[in-house]
Amino acid sequence: MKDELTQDQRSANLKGMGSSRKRVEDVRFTQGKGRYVDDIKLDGMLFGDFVRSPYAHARVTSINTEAAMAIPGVVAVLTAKDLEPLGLHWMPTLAGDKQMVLADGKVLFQGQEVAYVIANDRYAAADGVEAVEVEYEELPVIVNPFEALKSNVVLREDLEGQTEGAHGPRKHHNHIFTWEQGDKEGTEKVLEEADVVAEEMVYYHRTHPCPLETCGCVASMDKVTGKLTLYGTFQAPHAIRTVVSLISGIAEHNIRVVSPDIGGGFGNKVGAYAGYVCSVVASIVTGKPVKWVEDRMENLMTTAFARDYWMQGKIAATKEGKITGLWCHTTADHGGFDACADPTKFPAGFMNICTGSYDIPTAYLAVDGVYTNKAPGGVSYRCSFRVTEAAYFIERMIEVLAIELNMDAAELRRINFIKSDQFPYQSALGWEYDSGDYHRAWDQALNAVGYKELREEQAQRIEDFKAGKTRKLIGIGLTHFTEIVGAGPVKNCDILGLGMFDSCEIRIHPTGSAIARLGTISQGQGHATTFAQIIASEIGLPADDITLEEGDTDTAPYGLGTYGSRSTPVAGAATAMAARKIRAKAQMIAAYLLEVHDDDVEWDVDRFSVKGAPERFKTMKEIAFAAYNQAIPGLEPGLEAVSYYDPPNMTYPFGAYICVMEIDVDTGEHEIRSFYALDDCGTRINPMIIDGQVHGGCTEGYAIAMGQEIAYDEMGNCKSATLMDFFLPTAWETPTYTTDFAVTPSPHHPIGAKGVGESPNVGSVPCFSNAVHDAFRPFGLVQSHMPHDHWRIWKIAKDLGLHS
Ligand code: MCN
Ligand code: CUM
Repeated sequence: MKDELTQDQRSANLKGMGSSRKRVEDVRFTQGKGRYVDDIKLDGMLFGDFVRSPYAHARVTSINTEAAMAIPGVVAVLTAKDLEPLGLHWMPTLAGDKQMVLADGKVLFQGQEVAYVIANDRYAAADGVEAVEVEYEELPVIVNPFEALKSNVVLREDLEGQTEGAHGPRKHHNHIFTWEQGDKEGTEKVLEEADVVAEEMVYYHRTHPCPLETCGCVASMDKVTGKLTLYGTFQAPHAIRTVVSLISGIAEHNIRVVSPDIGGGFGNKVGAYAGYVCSVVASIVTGKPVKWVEDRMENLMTTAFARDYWMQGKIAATKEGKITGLWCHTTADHGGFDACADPTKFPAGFMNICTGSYDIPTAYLAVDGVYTNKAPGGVSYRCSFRVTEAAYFIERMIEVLAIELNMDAAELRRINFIKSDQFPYQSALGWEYDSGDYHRAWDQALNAVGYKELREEQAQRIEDFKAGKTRKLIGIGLTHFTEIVGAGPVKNCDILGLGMFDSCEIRIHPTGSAIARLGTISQGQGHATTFAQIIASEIGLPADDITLEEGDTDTAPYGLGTYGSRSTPVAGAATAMAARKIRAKAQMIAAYLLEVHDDDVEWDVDRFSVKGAPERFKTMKEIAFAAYNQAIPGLEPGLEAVSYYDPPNMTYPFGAYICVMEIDVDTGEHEIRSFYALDDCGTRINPMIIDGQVHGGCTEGYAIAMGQEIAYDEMGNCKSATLMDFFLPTAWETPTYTTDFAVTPSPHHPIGAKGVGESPNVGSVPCFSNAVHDAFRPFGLVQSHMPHDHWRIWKIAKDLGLHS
């Protein structure tokens, strides 16, 4: 049989890896046909709503539900007293702490859940919430972690007298843990002996992922079958199923967890919230489905925040600029409960990647977790488990050191980069970086933006400014970041004891199309598009003929979900491995059909052909049909495979970002003149989707660096709980990005891919911030805290005496 198409044409028809295949999910999203949690409507469904604390710290002296119960439509009101007999008035957090589901005697942050009203409709539930009478006795409020460690006020009375926490000794009643990595004495010695030491406090403020869709769920207990179905905005549906089983005692096979379409997660939907527990209890009690969906204020005030890290740093170097040591002490504000989502052994996430892209021989990191009267959560918002904080820290410290050395910050970076021949590279704080070529990426970036000319322009501008010819300064923001994504391996990464592998199951249908199911869940990342591309390239069926399914625990293989940019590094690897199992069986079938030995056929894009006789072949489509319909001696019928993949290491994507910013000294306003983002995420599956991820992540980074903040007053009132106060960029503010790439494949990943979802947030925040600092560097600015909103930039200029 002769084929009309060339190899390249056949390959292009697959729309496999490397193709900018259009997102298949957008057919539904752009027509308003997405199915989100709030679109789920079940017969007889009730609605839940929370009574929340107006105080940040108070004793709850009484709760009277009588008036609420009298409101037509209100079915029940749950308080901690009702949950206590079930052992559900507190729940375990992902960080080994526990958290009140409903206020048990006191409240620890503004907006904390106090009572749960269940009603026939949303409006009756809201009226019920208004009618619940709660008496509070105010207690002293602590919103600053440094004060918390000195205060006599005991925030967590339930832990009083406990000197051991989930992560070792506690030094004070408001202290959670100390986490230490690296060589303390060695680093102190290096600091003492160094030519130059730069020291700075780098604060990464509290912010919030603010997905457009808030968190919610529908719990439906079928009392006849004994089966609980829980629909919800879950980034880790299988983990939720196991945890629900463990804390409720319902057998795991009787629980089905479904994540329908998710309208953005960004880490906000990893943890477990009181709303989930209360809805499940309410459905069990009433025998009816119960829906709970947050409003915007509830989402911003009470669900997983991000950052809030005070990072004290010291960096040592020779006169020539070779870094000799790095020291960091971080005070981490975790709010009222430690509900950070980290792998169990990493209470400060992967903050120990804070040596960044640099070959730093000696380093020491200590992190102290602290309770305050703020909302719990943490480690969310495109962060890769505190890598954003680590990258911000090191990229600020490099700039501070460059000032101290009076050196160009691009050159200082170049001198200290890990060299390409040093990979795999063992970092001083314990990681093995898999691969990278930082020098090449850096040169590519500097050339692309015309770095030398930009510095000349900047120098001219400073002269003009000093001569009174202009009131605008230019800032050139530089960043070279190294990410760490793809948790596992299982041996050192688990969440609540659940090992962090991931999975893929592929079934080929007789006519040569397929369905694949994964343990991950897309929240906008386009998995249905990209994972089909991996399969297409691996087994030679068109991506368009492969359906992808995620998020239903009754059908998907067990996996740990989507966060920490782990889907491609882990589930993507499982996908390739499952596909390869299928190809291995297909090879045997092809050999049988072609009447040759297994070793005498070879793979060619979408077929096996006889070695040396390419005109004799069987396409994957033909093989699939034979797998089901032809008796093949020694082989079972069917063509399907599953892979559970435990990665040997994480992957280390990296990038070089450069921002050029104009700053008006008199108004504090800024304009992003250009933003260049070079990302290296190893083998690229879908360049268009990667671009989309970079645009989105950079826009979030822009928001964080330039204005977004979860702010509290001294009474613990959250001052930024609406989108009037919390900066979310619209198309108007969003800068234009130039994206670029390099490809350094991961040596241990089956297709060489690394994650990319969080990279642009990790890289862009220091880049924007460094641009602001760089503009004022000639006038003596060393460090100023984010967010760099107009007022704060204006204040920098004023404090430097730049206003007449
Ligand atoms: N990709 C690719 N080639 C690579 C790496 C990735 O084509 N070498 C593609 C992937 O196949 C996938 C997308 O890029 O379609 C992101 O992949 P990956 O980096 O593996 O990240 P995850 O799929 O695990 O997504 C998680 C990551 C995180 S942790 C946050 S937070 C975040 C982010 O993704 N949340 C998002 N991007 C988001 N994008 C949207 N639209 N919505 C969110 O909630
Ligand atoms: Cu850290 S935000 Mo993402 O891991 O879902």
